[in-house]
Amino acid sequence: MVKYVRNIPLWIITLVIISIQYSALANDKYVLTENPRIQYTINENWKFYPNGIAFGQRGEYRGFRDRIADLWESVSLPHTWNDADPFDDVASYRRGISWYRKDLALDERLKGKRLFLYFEGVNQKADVYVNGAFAGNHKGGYTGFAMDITEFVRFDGEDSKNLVAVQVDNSHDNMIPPLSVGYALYGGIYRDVWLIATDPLHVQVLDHGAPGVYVSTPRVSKDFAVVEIKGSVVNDSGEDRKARLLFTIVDASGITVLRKSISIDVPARGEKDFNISGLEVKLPHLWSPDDPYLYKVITEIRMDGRIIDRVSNPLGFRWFAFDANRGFMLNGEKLQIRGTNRHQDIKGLGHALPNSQHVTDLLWIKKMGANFVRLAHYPQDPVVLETADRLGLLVWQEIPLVNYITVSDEFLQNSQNMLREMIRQHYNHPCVIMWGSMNEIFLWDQHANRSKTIDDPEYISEVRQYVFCLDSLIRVEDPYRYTTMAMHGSKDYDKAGIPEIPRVLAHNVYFGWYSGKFEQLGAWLDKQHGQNPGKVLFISEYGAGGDTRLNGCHPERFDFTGNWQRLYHESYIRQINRRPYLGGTAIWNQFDFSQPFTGGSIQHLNQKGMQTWDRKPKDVYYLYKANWNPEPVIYIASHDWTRRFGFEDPDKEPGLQFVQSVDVYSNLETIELFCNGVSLGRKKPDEIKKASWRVPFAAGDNLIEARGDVNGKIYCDLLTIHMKTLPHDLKNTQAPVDEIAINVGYNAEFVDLSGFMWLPDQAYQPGSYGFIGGAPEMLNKDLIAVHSGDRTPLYNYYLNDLAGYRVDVPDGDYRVELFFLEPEELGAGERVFTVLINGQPVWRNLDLAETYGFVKAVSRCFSVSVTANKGLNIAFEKITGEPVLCGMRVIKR
Ligand code: GCB
Repeated sequence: MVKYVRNIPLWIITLVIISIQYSALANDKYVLTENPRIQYTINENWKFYPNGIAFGQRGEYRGFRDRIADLWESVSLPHTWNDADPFDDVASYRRGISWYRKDLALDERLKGKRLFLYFEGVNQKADVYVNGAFAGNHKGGYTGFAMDITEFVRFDGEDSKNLVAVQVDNSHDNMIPPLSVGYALYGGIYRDVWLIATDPLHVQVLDHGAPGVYVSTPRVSKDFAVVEIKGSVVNDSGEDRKARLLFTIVDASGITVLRKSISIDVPARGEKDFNISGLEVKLPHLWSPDDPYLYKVITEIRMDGRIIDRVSNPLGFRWFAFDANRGFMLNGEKLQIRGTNRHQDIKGLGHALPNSQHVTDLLWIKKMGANFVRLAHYPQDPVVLETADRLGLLVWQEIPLVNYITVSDEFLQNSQNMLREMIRQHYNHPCVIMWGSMNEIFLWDQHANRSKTIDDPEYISEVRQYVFCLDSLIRVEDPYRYTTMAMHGSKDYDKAGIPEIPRVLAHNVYFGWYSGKFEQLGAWLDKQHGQNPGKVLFISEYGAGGDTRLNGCHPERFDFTGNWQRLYHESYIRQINRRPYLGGTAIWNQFDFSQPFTGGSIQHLNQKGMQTWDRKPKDVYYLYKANWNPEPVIYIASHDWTRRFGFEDPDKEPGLQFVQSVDVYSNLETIELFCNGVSLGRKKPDEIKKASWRVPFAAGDNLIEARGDVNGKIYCDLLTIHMKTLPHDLKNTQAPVDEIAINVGYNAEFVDLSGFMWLPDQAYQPGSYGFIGGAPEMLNKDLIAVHSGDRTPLYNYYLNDLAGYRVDVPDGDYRVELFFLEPEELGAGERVFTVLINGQPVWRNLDLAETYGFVKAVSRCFSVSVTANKGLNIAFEKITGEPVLCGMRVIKR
C-alpha cells in the first residue's frame, strides 16, 4: 500500500483526501436511501380517564382498567380535557390530574433498536409508565421531551402489546411557569406523540428534546456563508464503535452544495460530541421573508459504507441586526418588522390543534402581509417553526414566565430548563431572531395579587436576578439571536434596572384601550427612545377588542365595536410608520383566544384578534392586508357591518336621510365607490391605504361597490348593506313599527346570532324612544363574565339611576320584555326599586343582588296595553340605591 501510494503524485493524494473529507462544490443530487431510523406518530387509539385517581404507585392498572373499561373514553391525540369547560357558566375550569393510556404494538423490525417516546407537548406535568415501570417525567407544558423506553418494552409475538400510561397534571404549581396568565391552561397530551426507533449507535435523542444536531451560521454575506455543526452521537451498545459522520448540505432542489466527513469513535454505553466549524458555502441563496429559501443539513452515521442513522435539519442563510436608531436590518437592508402575536387556540379544540391548523394559521398571517410573528407566550408546535421557515415569517419565541415569579431555586431551574429546551429544540430554524424570557413580569406581586407598583425592593431585586440569569442563559445557549422580554407600563422595570439587560426592549402598549387615547402612543414611544439611547425599542403587543356583531357610528374606547378596533389600528399604523427607529411591532393578537375569568362582549374570550376565534377575518384584518401585502387589495371595511341603523330625520331630504361613512382599504392608486349604481366619486387612499365616502343610504338594501384597477385590470369589492330605519315619530301609522329592541345604555348596533338587531340607546326625544335621567355605564369587564348566551353585549352596558324610559308607540297591545343585571357586588337591600309600566307597578321591590346575585342576567316579559295615545312609559321608583336597566324589547301583538 505504502509503495503504491509512493507512485502517485502527492497533489493527487491531497485532492482525493480533500474531496472525500470536504467536497465544497459537490453539485450532485443527494440520493436519499432508506433511513434505518424509524419514526412515526402514535396519536391514535388512546384511552382517557379524566380523573385524579392515582392508579397505584407505578401506573399498573390493567386489572383496574378491566373493571371500569366503560369509564375510559377513546380519544386520539392531540387532546385536551378543557376544550369546553373554560367557557361554561362556572367561572373556572378543571385543573388537575388525568390519565392517558395506550396499548403500543411493536413489530419485529423494531427489535434490537433503541426505542424512544417523543412527546411534542403535554400540559403541564407528565409522568410516563411503560408496562408498569416508570419511564420518566417532564415539567412544563410547551416544550417537547423524549424518553428511552427500550428497557421497558416486550416483544412477545405478533400481538405484542406494551402498555404506555401517562399521568398528566395541569394543576397550578408554584414551581412551574406560568403561574398566572390570561389564557386557558388546557390540560392534556395536546400535541403529537412519536415513537422513534434508532440503531444503538445514533444521533443524540435525549438532549432536552432537541434534534441532537445544532447548525449555526456565524457569518453570512452575499458571497459566502460559514456553517458550524455541533452535536453528539450516542452508543447504547455494549461495544466501542468506530464510525464516520457525514454532513451534507443540500439546496432546495436537493443538490449537494457541501459535504464533510469525519471519523468518530464512540465508546460502549457512551457519547461523543462533534463540532465542525469553518464550513463555507459560496454564493449562498439567502433566506428572507420575500424569498424563504431553505437548505438542509443531513447528518449521517455510517459504518462500513452502510447508513446507521440519519437526521435532517433546516438551514437558512441570512444575517440580521437591530439598531437603536435604524430599526431592523436583514441581509444588509432595512426591513420594517411588521408582525403579529399568535396563541395556539381555536374554538372547540382549545390548544389541541391538528398540524394542519397550525399551518393554516401561519398562512393567514402571511397572507395578511406580516413578516413577523411573536409566539406568545410559550414555545409552540414544531410544525409552527417549520412553517415559519417555509413561509418566511421571522419569529420571536418565549417561555411562559408571565406576571410574576416564585422566588426559589426550583422555580428558576425549571424556567432555565424550559428556556434551554425551547432554544435547543428550535435552534436550527432560520426564522427565529429573538428569544424572550418573560412577559409583563411586574403585573402581579409575588403574592399573586395584581398590583400597579410593587412595593417590595427585595422582590424587585430578585426579579432582576432572574431576568439576568435567564438572559445570560440565552446568550450562552445561542449567541446568534437577540434576547428580549415584553414589559408593560410600570415604573418597576426602571426601578429594577431591567432595561439594561435584554438586547431588545419590548413594550406591550394599550393606549386607547385599557386607558388613555391612542394618539398618545407616538409621544410615549419618542420618550422611551430618548430615555434609552442605544437600546432597541420594540412594540411586542398593541391591540383593541372587536366583536363583529357590534358596530356603530359613534364608537368609544372599550365598547368592543369593530369600528373602534379599526380606528385604534389605523391610528397605531400611522404613528408606527412615522418612527423608523422602532425595531418592530406586533399586533395583539392574530386570533381571538380563550381568556377565562374575564368578561367582554363574548365571555371568557380575548377579542383583540384580527380574526375571530374560528378564524373569520374581521374588517380590521384587511387594513393590514392593504398596508402590508403587495397583492392588490380592495376591501369595503363594512363586511362585519352589513346591518346598519338610521333614524328618519324630518328636516332632511328623502335622498339624504341616512348618510353614513363607508371606508375602503386598498393599496390601489384610486378607488371609485358606487352606491346603488351611482358613483360617489373617485378617491386616492391615504397613507394608511384608507379612503372614506359619505354614503346616502336608502332604507333597506343598498348595493355598495368599490372599484379600482391595476394596469387596466379591474378589481372590485361588492357588498349589500341593509339600512334599518325608524320613523322619527313612532306613532306614525303610515310607517308602523312592529318591534323595537334597544340595547339600553349602549351606543352601537348589536346584531345577535339570530340576525336580530338591537338598536343603540339615546336620551328620550318626543315621538321616539329613550331614557329619562340616569347615565349610561359600562360593566367592569374584569368582572366575572355575564352568562347570557350570545346576548352578553346587552348586559355589558346599562343605564344607572334612571328615572324612566319612554317608547312612543301607538295605542295597542304590546309585549314588553325588560332586561336587568346587578352590575356591582352589592348585598341584599342595597339596590331595591319598583318598576311601573304606564303607572302600574309590574315588579315591586326588585332586589337583583338578593334574588339573582351579582352579574346574573335577568329578563321578564309583561303584557301591556297602550291607550289614550300615551305611549309606553316605564318608571323606576327608587327604594334604596339606584335603579338599573340593561335592555328592552317591545313587540306589537
Ligand atoms: C397583555 C398580555 C397578554 C394579554 C393582553 C390583553 O399585555 O401580555 O397576555 O392577553 O395584554 O389582551 O390584555
